[in-house]
Amino acid sequence: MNKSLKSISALVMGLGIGMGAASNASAQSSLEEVMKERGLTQKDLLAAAKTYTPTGGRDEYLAFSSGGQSGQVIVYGVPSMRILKYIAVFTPEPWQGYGFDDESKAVLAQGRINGEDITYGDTHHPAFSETEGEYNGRYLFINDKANPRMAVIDLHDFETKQIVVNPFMKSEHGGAFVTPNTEYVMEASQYAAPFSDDFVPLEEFNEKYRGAVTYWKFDDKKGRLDPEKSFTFELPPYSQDLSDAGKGPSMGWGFTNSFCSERYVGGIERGRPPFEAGCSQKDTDFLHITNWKKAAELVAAGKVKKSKGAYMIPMDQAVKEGLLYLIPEPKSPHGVDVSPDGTHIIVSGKLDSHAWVYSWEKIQKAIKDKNFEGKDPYGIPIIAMKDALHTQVQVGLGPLHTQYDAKKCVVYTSIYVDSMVTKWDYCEGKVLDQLHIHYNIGHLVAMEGDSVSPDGKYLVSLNKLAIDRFNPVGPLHPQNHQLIDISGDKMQLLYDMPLPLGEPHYVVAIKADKLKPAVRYKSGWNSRTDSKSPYKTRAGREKVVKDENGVVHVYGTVIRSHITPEIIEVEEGDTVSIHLTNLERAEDETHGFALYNENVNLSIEPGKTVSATFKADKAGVFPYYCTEFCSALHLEMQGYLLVKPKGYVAKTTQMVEGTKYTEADYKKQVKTNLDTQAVIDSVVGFITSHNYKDFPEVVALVEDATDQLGFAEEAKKKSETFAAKGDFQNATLWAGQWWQYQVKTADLGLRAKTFLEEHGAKKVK
Ligand code: CUK
Ligand code: CUA
Repeated sequence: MNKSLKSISALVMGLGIGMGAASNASAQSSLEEVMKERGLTQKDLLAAAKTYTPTGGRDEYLAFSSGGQSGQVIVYGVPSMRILKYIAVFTPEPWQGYGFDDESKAVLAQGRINGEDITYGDTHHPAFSETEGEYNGRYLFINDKANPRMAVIDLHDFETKQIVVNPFMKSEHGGAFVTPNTEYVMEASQYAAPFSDDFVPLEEFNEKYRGAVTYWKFDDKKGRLDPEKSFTFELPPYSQDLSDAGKGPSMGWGFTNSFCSERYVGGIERGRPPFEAGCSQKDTDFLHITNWKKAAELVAAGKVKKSKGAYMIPMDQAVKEGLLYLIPEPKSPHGVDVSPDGTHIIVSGKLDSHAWVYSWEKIQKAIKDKNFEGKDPYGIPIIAMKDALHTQVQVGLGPLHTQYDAKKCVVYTSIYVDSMVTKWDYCEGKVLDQLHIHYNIGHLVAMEGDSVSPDGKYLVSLNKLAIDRFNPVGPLHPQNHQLIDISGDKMQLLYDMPLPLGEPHYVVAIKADKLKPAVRYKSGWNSRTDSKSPYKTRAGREKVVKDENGVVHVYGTVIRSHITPEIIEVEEGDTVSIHLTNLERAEDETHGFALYNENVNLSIEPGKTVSATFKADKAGVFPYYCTEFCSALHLEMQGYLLVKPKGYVAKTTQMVEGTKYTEADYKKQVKTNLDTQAVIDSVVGFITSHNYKDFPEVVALVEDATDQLGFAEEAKKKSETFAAKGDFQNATLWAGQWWQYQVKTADLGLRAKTFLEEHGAKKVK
């Protein structure tokens, strides 16, 4: 075999394609043998068959999990439970370059509080954007409990676009929950605090500490929250907890529950009993009901004043306008979940064994009749529990959250203390089934289970403790997400998935085909602002310029397998801003950029332009390279930043290669290239003799291969020009570059050929 054919076949082997899978007859065993060997039962096999996804297979649902203390969002498939992505939100994340490139640093900077960088978040509740109560697959919102903030993730590229800081709260929990047309995203506070940033002694808790619920206005056209049009309800200093938005008949209203309506302020060190005792004395707490639709009208009519630059509705105004009511709810409640048809609201109390079902019809009647049992200390009317309750059902000890099934009236409630899921009927008020899980369950998620049309099918139980379920990995355990089949009358446990990244709280799951993510950006794209980057650079237009402020701007590009420029020269003390545009059009051809000693690390997806700005304050040599294994010559995708001492004068400008090339070397390389071209031609022949145009994946590969072949042609011309001048050094090197482009073409061609073979393409000629 000559050199080129050997290289191509090495390439083929390396890619693991084209040669046919080697058979391994001796290791084959029957199903019975495997079952015996691994101690599996028929039930295990059935569970495996329900979750196993063969190679190349896709999932029916995508689950978006909060990442807890990681400040991220975790995306996994259901039913395979394979993790697909971590979306960086409140925390820098190097793989995605998040918090390392200037563009994403600007997003994180939006989340600064009083000028402080906050580089983590405690994410709890993701929520999809909705149209008429159905998930529309366009955006995901997620809250940060620790530093009251809300983030917007665009599902077009699964990137975080915006972070807003709540101007009033110092802690939150009841977000993100969206109204049925994503008019607003709810965010409710948790631990009461003064709205001002001043010191206020705890002795003034009742008078000066406050809770709140903010309705963030969502601008659907821009895909961003609009703080200018958002408003907040002032609430009593009860510890507000979860929220949910009304729908159908309860459209226009929001529900937020609370614990510690005792308004206990703790103080072990002052000889007082701890918070946990003082916050659990009363048998009931308060469900808050807020009318956001009417509030929005008041805001639009200019009847709401601003405080700290944002609209704030004081309690007395809310009461006067009929926007705010309270209803007693069971001891230390946690979840509040509105039914898909909007007629009922289910609340569970952590220290009770009942789930309480409220009737919206009854609540509405009480409001209309002004039938209140009294007022709370802040003058808010209280609707008597008996006037609002539909039924209460004994579901188990420590019920937390509820999800809805596709079947009418059927719900699933997580039972924390009993480590159980209870399936029950909230219309009839009876328990249908119970399943023990391992161990303490927090939230649970049914497929599209909080939309107006839940799908049922699967339920995932989000367990707080994994204890003995997995191989031990030290004192800090992963969390355990358990997949449950809910298609039949009895729930069936299918699978345990360890989740080792923070403590997920809530998860939302969407039908996968509702998502239409892009495979590349428009050329020269700033993905964080979703607009063309001013630093977009085209092939051949790379340049280095010093601006009027003395900042050295490097306009560069990346494409298999080189970074342009390959040499960047600056002077000690210069501020350097490197802008890189990925010129690739091909799917999945991401390049990375890592630079020694400057904490620079970029991810540059096809089409994207990203920037890194730093001060080159030390003279020296700083290698940089691509961090993604993007092609056979990936390791050669490298360069040098040379930071010259002030006043440095070069002794010579001549570059000396380690190897000298002759005419014979040139001819040898050309021969290799011509042989390689023959291989490419045969692959092209195979592709064009088949109906490849019927396969969009192959059409994309062919386009990319055509690009690469075009580059090969340019390099070929350069080598021939130098050869004609007798400069065999440059002629040989350019012939080598010609060959590099051919190798990339062949790689793509072979990928296309394999795809056609595996997908039963037909011959057309
Ligand atoms: S919470 Cu953690 S189990 Cu933040 Cu919704 Cu209930
Ligand atoms: Cu680009 Cu490796």
